[in-house]
Amino acid sequence: MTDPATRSAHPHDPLTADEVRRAVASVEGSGRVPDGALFATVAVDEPDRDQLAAFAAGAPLDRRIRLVVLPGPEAAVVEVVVRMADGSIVEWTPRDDERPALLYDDAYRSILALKADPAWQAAMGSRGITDFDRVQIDPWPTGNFGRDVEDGRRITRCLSYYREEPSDNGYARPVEGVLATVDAARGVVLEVTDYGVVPLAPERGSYLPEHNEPFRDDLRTLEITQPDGVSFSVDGNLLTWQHWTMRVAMTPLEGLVLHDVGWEDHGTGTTRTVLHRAAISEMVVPYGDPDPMHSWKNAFDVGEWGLGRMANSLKLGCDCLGEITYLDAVFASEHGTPYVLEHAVCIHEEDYGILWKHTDMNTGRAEVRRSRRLVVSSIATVGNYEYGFFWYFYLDGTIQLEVKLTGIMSTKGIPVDGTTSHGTVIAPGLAAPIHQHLFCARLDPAVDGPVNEVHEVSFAGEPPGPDNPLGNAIGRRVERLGSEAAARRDVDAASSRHWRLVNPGRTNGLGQPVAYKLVPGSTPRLLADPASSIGRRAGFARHNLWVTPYRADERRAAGDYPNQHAGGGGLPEWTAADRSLVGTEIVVWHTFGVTHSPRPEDWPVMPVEYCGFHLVAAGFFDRNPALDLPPPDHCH
Ligand SMILES: [Cu+2]
Repeated sequence: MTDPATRSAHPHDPLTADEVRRAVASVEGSGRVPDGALFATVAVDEPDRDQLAAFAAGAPLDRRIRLVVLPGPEAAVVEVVVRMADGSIVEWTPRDDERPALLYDDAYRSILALKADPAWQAAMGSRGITDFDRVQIDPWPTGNFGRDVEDGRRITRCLSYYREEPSDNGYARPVEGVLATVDAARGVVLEVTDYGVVPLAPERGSYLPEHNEPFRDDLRTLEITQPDGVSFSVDGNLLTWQHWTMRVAMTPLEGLVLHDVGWEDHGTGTTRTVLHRAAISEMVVPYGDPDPMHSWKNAFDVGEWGLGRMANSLKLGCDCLGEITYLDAVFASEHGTPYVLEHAVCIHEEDYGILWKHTDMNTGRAEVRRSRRLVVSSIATVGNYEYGFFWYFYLDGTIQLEVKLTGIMSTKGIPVDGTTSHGTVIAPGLAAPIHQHLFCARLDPAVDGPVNEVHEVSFAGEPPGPDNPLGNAIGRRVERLGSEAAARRDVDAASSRHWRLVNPGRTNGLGQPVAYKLVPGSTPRLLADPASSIGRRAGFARHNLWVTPYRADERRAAGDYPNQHAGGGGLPEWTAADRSLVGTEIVVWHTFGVTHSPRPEDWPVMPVEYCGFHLVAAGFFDRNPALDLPPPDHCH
């Protein structure tokens, strides 16, 4: 790694503690916010494409920090941008009736207020619970259901769980029937509803090792060693490996962000761009149980929680195995104090089986090359769930995002020997509702240059006729998606539908426009009624593909402030204008995920479930770009 003091500054450099302090001091010293104002987020104000081009052309770095400030307990934020060169405030935009992601302070206040509330205490008492230290309270963002208590407030809805011992799995024993609404910013309980007593589930649901012995004793040591060192290098947040180059960042809400992903052409010494920027822009977890205790439950884990704020500090040998390089991340507390999340991002290489192989049947000679991938990953804990975000880069130009879903399901107490609709019984007296995890990746493509377009490709058998006498013909249908309305598309697995990100101004050596293709994987869409609250609020999840013209401020698929938002924001709102997608810089939004039908095997902690997508070179190169791989050393 290069010494930071000797490295030249770059617009995508990560946030520093000093920048947090200076930006916060500018806001606090402005006299425009009261003492005690909170800072929902402090992050680099990312330069747009024009500013990056100007920097590349030699313009000085004009570093700016963007803050979302909460002046008081109302539902109102101020967006502030501070210029680092002189500490001046260059943007000050009050946004009334908007809420940031749930604050730790608000969550903590919700818990304290509820534990002191007589109605909640009475509800616990009617279930035989008198030691309130044994109750775990989970505050949730509450959604938007047009209730009077929602207006003008930052509120949480709180679920209660019983822990006999502090180390118990709370989700094993939900205190079913008790639901509370709290003005989280003021610490005032607004409502406690008791839908009726359901006895606590009998089992403790422990996943801890001390409760799960005896262990298997036939696993032998598996070590990953790279005696010659790794094949990648890291300079600040600039990562290079094989032909790949990129900058890696963490933001408070999106978590892992990749900038300037490109492929170095070793022949010419130039770098061919592929992605200008890539991140998870939003995700939503709608629950599908109409029971009033659970029907309101949904979580926008980017805009209501924050995948960066919730990111884990990763542990060698546990989260990541082998020769690991970690990147730390700097965030700001809600009181404006910088802190370092150590080991926020894990970077390493993995063997990935074979990349290509052929045995010549005449000569018997076999040629095989090993596949290897570069892994850039982070893991966030959002309440009961864990989400791992794993970007993979391959030797043949393929990019993959794999999301790993694990952790503990959100549970529901039922009578022992009872049943449940819209869910699965996972243990005696315990059920888990059907739900979805729907992610929206924002991909800002730059395939061999900034101006790209999207072509939908699908296949169909052609009817027999004079030109197709055997009826075997397979036709390829290619349609350019020319406007935002035409580019709201859904998967169709039977026709192998996929989308090509094409640079219409550049051709490969065969005269074809250069392209990458977006290959969908597991791709459910939002199943809630379109007119429902969540149907309106998670509009981005109604389609698997959206394409918009590039706008730096259109960053998040459900809008900047989904917490308690009535809906309609983000992609549905922007694309209503049906802007042209031709001859311009574009952004591709891909919704994917899983519909989770809970299994008994997902309890008490879920084995990882996977989803994601691939970006595969499709005419970007003239031939297999991995012919230059040497044969394996130890091929006997
Ligand atoms: Cu799930």
